[in-house]
Amino acid sequence: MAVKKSVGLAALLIGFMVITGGCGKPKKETPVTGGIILGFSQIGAESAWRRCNSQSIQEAAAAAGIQLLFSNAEQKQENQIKAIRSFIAYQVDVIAFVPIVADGWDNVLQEAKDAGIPVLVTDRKIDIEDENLYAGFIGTDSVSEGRSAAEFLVKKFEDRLTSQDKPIRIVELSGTTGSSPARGRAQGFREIIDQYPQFQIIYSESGDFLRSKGYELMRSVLKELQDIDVIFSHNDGMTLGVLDAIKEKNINPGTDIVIVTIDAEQAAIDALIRGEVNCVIECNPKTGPAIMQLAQKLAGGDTIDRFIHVEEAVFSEGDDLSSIPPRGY
Ligand code: GZL
Ligand code: ZN
Repeated sequence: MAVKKSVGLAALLIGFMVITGGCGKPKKETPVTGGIILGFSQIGAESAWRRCNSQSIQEAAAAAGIQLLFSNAEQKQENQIKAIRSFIAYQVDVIAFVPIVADGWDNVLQEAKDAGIPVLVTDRKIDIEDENLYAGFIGTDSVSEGRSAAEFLVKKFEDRLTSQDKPIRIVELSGTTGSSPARGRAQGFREIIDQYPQFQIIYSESGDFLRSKGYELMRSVLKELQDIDVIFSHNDGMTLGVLDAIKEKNINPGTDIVIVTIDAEQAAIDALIRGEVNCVIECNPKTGPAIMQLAQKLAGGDTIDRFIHVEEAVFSEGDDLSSIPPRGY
């Protein structure tokens, strides 16, 4: 293990949020001795899901006695690359990050490899020439999330899928362009939908996972398009914006228009219980403890599984919704 400077000085130098000992509550700083140092590049705070993901990581690092250098890239890939370069300069034991988009990581991961620092990719996936430039991935399976959304619609509209009924018109609000969840959810959704000619995707635009963009896009969709049967939204944040826009017109979400959404933050479950959305697909943000276990294994020189997908549920209308525990995000 490289000789470590004191974390306090490094934090000053590289301007990162340093999380050491204690569980995130303000406590006397008890220097963590012997804990590994993990550099984590997070993409930002664009949704309740993301904020919960960050909290899970920070609390789990503190609980595991891991010294965490935590960087928020404010939605810019170049800030993530800068942060990873700083982690390399500081000679952290392990680097972990959420790649905001799938492409453009080859060079900086080659630099980490040359520095002998293992890299863990979390939450979103990367497309890279040499897969050996990172040790493994832990996160959710966006393609299966997209398939689950479509499978709900097949059940919901089954009586219209047999006859030559009029088409079922779908509006899709996708996530950040070039991100693996946006690509995966769109791919999984189409794998199923494309088997039924009655399903027609009449509109698909990126709302960047943001509530404000979901609202704007939905306002313009309601002006330009008629007879919308379904809205498939890649995350609950955008869906909340969609609901804001729909409620400005006298349209009843969940009945006049079927809505399927992904993340399963509390606000979406509450909308499901109110009947304003019809299906909520879970995307699990609470991967902090698992990330810390993997980081400790990597710091100890062990290898880890290539892809670790976390379990995710589907909550639909008609389920026993009273049994859903509080979501925590
Ligand atoms: C999905 C994650 C997405 C969430 C959004 O794994 O990357 O990013 O679905 C978040 O809420 O912004
Ligand atoms: Zn997911």
